Amino acid sequence: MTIYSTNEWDQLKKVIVGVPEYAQIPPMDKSLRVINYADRHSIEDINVGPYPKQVIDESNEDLDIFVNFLKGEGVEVKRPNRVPTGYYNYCPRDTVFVYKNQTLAAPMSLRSREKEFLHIVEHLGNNFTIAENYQKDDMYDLDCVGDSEKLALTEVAPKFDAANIIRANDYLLYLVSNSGNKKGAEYLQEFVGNDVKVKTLEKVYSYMHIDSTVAFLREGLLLANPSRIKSRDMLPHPFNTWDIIWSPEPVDIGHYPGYCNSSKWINVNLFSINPNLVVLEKNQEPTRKALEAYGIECAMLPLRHARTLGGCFHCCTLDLYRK
Ligand code: ABU
Repeated sequence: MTIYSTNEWDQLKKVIVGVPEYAQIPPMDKSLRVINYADRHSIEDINVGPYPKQVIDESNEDLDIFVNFLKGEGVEVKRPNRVPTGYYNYCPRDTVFVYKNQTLAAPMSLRSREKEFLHIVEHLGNNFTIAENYQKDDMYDLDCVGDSEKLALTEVAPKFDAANIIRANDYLLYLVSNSGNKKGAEYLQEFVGNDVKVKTLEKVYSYMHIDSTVAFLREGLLLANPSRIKSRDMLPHPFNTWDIIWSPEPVDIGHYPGYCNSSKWINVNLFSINPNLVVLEKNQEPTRKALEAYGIECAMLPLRHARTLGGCFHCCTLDLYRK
C-alpha cells in the first residue's frame, strides 16, 4: 500500500501515530518566542528542556491504547523513529502535508522543527518533496508579542506547518496564523495545482494550527469551534454552505503543571476513521452527543497530555492512506 489521501474522512487504511520519547522544549530562539509564546510578556518561567518522565510514560500508555484500537479497525500503523529531535516526534501532522500520492515536508514555522520530517521520511513514499525553508530573522516579527492582531510571521517567504491545512478533496482550508503566512498558502496552491483550490481562513485564530478550530467530518459536514468561528460567514466558500455542528464547550482536561501547549479545545481536534466513526478524547461527552446526533459514532480514548504536549488525536497522527 502506498500513499493516497485527499480528505479528512474517507476510510482510514494507513496512518503514522506520533511518539512522545525525547519531547523537549528547545532553547529559546526568535521563532519560538513569537510563535509559541506571543501571548506572554515574560518567558522567564518557561521550562526549557525535556518534558517530565510522567508525561512521556503516560502518553506512551495512551498512544498504545490508540494504536491497538486502530489495528483493531484494520488500520496499518507506522511510528516515527524514537530518537531525539530539536522538539518532538509527537505530532507528525504538523510537519508533513499529504495530498493524493504526494507528501510535502512543510517549511516549518519553528526553527527547532525544521528537520523533524527526517524521523518519518521512510514512510512518506516516492513522491516526496522538501519545501525550501527560509529561517532568517526577518521571517519573524517581535511586534506580535502581546498583540494578537499582529502575526508572528512576516511575508518574506512561504512558511507554514502542515497542521495549518485540512483537506476536503478539491478544496483545502488553510489557516493564516502565527504558524502559517499568506505566502505559504500561495506556495501550497502551486504545489497542489489548479484543479484544487486553496481557501484561506483569516482573522479567526492567531495561534497555531487549524485543527482545534475546524474539523471536516464528511463531504458537506464540519465541526466548528464557536469561540473562533462566530458565524458561517467567517468561513470561505464552499465551507460556508456546509452543514455545521457548532462544537459544545470542551471538558477541560488540564495540563501538567508548568507545561501547556494548547487551548482547551481538544474536542475539535478529533481524528476520523471513516465518515461514521471518529476518535475523541475520552472526557468529551457533550461533543460525543453532538456528533452522535449526526450519526457519527465516537471511540472515547484517553490522551491525558493532549494539552501538555500540544496535540490531541488529529495532531498526533498523519493519515497516509484513505480509500
Ligand atoms: N496544535 C494545535 C493547538 C491548537 C490550539 O491550541 O487550539
